Amino acid sequence: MNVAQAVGRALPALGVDHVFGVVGSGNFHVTNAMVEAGARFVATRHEAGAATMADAYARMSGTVAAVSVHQGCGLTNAMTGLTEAAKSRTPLVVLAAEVTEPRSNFYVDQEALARAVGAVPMRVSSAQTAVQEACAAVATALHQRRTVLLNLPLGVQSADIADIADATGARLPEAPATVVPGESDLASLVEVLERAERPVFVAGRGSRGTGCRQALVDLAERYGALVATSAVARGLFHGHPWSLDVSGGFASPVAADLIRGADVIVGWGCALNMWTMRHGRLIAPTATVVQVDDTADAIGVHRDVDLGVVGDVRATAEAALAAAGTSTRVGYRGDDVRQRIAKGVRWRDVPYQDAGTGERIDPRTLTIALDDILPAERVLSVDSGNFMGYPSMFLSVPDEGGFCFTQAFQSIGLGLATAIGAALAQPGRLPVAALGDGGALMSAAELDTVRRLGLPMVVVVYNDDAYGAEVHHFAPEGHPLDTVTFPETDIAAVARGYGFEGVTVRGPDDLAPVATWASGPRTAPLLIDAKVTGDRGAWWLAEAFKGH
Ligand SMILES: Cc1ncc(C[n+]2csc(CCOP(=O)(O)OP(=O)(O)O)c2C)c(N)n1
Ligand SMILES: [Mg+2]
Repeated sequence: MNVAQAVGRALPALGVDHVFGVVGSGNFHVTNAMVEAGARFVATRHEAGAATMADAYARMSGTVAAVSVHQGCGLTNAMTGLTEAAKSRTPLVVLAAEVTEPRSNFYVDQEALARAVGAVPMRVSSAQTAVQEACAAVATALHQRRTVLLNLPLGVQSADIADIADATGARLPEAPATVVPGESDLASLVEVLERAERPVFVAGRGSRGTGCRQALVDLAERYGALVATSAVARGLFHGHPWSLDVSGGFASPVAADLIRGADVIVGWGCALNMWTMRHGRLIAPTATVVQVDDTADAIGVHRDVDLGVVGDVRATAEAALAAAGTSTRVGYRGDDVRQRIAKGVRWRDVPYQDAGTGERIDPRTLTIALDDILPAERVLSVDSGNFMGYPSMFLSVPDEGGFCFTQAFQSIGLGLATAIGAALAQPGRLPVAALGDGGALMSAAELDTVRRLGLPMVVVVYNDDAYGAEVHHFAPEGHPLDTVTFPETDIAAVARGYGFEGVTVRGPDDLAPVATWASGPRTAPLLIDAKVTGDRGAWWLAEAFKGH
């Protein structure tokens, strides 16, 4: 057995059971060895797709995933998705073949590439240390929530390893202990909550773990707090009567108003960044702001906080409840607030003037209709662009495993691959990919992967024949827009070429085939080319522009 085979065998033994990639000569053996050892390999049509599918799979399954790429160009193709994963602290191991000879066509400084985007460069350096190094890569990914680039130099890959047991017996080191809050931090948190009259909890990425929802719901109940999430944690409080859904630019007017009315805001595993807090505009000047995070370095990075509590979300919420005693406070949960939430916290309940033209459908009308047609058990992934607020906020999701939001790098073109990775992690749910025409055409190669994998996916393209976000950015100042507008593309026809059912939608009546498809048996994936109105920027985009 050689090093490539040993590393490939070791990874599934360490719990890496999904690997996404494009296979070339340099990663052929390691990938095959993983498959022989029981991992599922997902062939993608572009390495960008592989990186983002692995990212989404890891986020939605709560495990570590692998990406497998050819030396040099295979890795550079994956870089945007890897940057998104690294910024999001997704546990990923990227297996990259590596040439170390600068005269090779494939040579590039792979270590520097990893560093440049916040990933951790590691290397398999010898036959003696290979399995240990693979273990260290997985442990770093999983226990430190990092995206790790494990470089596999070609010369080392082919070196012989004598002891097969070494690879199959690979074991991870113990996971680090849960971070329990210190006594004085905890006492301060309880003191703030005891004084709170209108508390709001905002749960972020760090609240997506096991048991966090219940711990937060129980503590919120004790103090009469309203509950909201950042965009990445959307769905966490789905169905909760005091949920405000998402805090931030996406928030509905009622939700934004209630958050602005809070006298205490606690961010739970949430950075309370410019998006989640609308550049601070969602925080009343007199409000006390608390941030709970299991990493001390994360406290106060995005904004000043009055109190930082270093602790795991669940452990901190449970400890605060234990310290708080038992009597329940009304807090922010008065009858007037109950009524406001019931009446209009959901965007789809906010009255609007339909702007459809007959030739083009209003994106709100489109999305509300889809919310009614598509089964509620869904996993939604959204690309970037002006359109993105509509699917993000008008489509309900059943829980935090029903929404996958790869927007830490604000790249367009990641949405389709996100939907594929999320679909594989949540096979019982209907995968929904919501894309702009720009993002859809940037990533169209992975339509092939959807069809090949037999995923019952619905892809909704909000097609305004433009880079709408740029149009709405620059149009008000009278700039020429030829660089950001396009002639019509028949994206439904493109999808049919990939083996999809394709539907063109210009008005609500055109959605009948979508209802037929949704009612089964869904033998092919469906792409909806929705020709949407594009004369105005979306509400959240206007909010975002205010901040710049
Ligand atoms: C990789 C990348 N390139 C360029 C941009 C700048 N950009 C932001 S939104 C956008 C337009 C997206 O167009 P589309 O997908 O059609 O969505 P729309 O804004 O029209 O709703 C562009 C080009 C980006 N964010 N990411
Ligand atoms: Mg567009």
